[in-house]
Amino acid sequence: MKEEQIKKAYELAKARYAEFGIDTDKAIETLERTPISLHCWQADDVVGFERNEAASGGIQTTGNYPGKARNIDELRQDIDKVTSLLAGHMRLNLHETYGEFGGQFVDRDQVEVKHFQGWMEWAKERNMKLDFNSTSFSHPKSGSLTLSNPDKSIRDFWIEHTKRCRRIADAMGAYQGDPCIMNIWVHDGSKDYTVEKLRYRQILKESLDEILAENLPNMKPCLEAKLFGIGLEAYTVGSHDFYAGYCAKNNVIYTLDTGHYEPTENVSDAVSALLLFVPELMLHVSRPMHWDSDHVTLFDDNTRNLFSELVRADALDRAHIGLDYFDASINRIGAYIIGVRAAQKSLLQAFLEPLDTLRKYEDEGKLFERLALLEEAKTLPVGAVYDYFNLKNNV
Ligand code: RNT
Ligand code: ZN
Repeated sequence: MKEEQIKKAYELAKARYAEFGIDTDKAIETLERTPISLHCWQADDVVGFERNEAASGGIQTTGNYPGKARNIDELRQDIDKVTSLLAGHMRLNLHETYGEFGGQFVDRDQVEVKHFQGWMEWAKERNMKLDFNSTSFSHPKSGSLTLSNPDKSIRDFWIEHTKRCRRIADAMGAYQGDPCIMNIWVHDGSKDYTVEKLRYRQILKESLDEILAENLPNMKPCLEAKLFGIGLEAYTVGSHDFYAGYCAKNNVIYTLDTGHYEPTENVSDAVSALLLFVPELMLHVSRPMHWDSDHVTLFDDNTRNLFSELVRADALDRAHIGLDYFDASINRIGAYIIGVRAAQKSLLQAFLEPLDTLRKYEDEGKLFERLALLEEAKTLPVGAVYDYFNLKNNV
């Protein structure tokens, strides 16, 4: 489309939204300021630079489209390419297995800040902030239990790993002058019916208590719950209830991954419930297909409802937005672009919702009017506003 047409369409859209009392320029500014954390692992199918093996431990990538990043330089080139095609503000979310190990084998309980020094400098040159993740999958000691393992030697290995990751995240946060958000997800669970469910949850709780005891002011830990993992279908130690309880009690950020729910469950409903009891949310915006399949995020009801709930709760500043999917069957750069654009469009539509009027109708019991306006709002010209947002930012 020609620039002139995009501008013309924007002017019409702006006038249309103004009829509902909505300021599109302001919505665009808010979108420009809202960071989205790019998950480094879409570029190479969650392989990383530690042992060059396919991901295992509850998760799996499928597809063999050519062009997977094979080393740190290729991954960095991919991220540069991705950001060059996107408007708005991106962060980069690294897993521990993406360190710069310099051709050496560095085991998970040996990792240090120096393995991420290069990343910190690279990101700073681009004015990008880093987020971080401990990595307890894809390792000979992963098994089906890590932090909840009754075997002390295995448990201690993963506790040491996760403590070290927290210190790395803290160094990243100090270096970038902005807290590094560090996610902890462990796949711990079992394939079949488990009798001592309480026991493993008790151990996980104790491991987390130990890991989180150190005061590290430049990082924020968050804990990710899950429904089940591949090969771990019957029992997940870190279930939603487990982490909702843990995070509420210990004032820790809860990570809500949109793939980690029953297919018929309304994930967005968790937003307002959790926000009353946990300090902040980390969002892993994903797309489940029948199960936690980690398909590319789309502008669909799930994503739109998630961001609407966040905006309706006036909690944008209490959420960290990240993507989490890994599709190896299509162009991987394209997969990033589709996912980020989908998240941005969903955010934008949430910013453009005629919320004041909807609230008023609800308050006054005007339920037909509420439903009618919700329905009308779906087809207001959000696409024209999004095109203009990109044009304005030269992408
Ligand atoms: C797995 C979790 C987790 C991972 C990444 C790679 O189900 O969603 O967030 O996808 O850590
Ligand atoms: Zn996730």
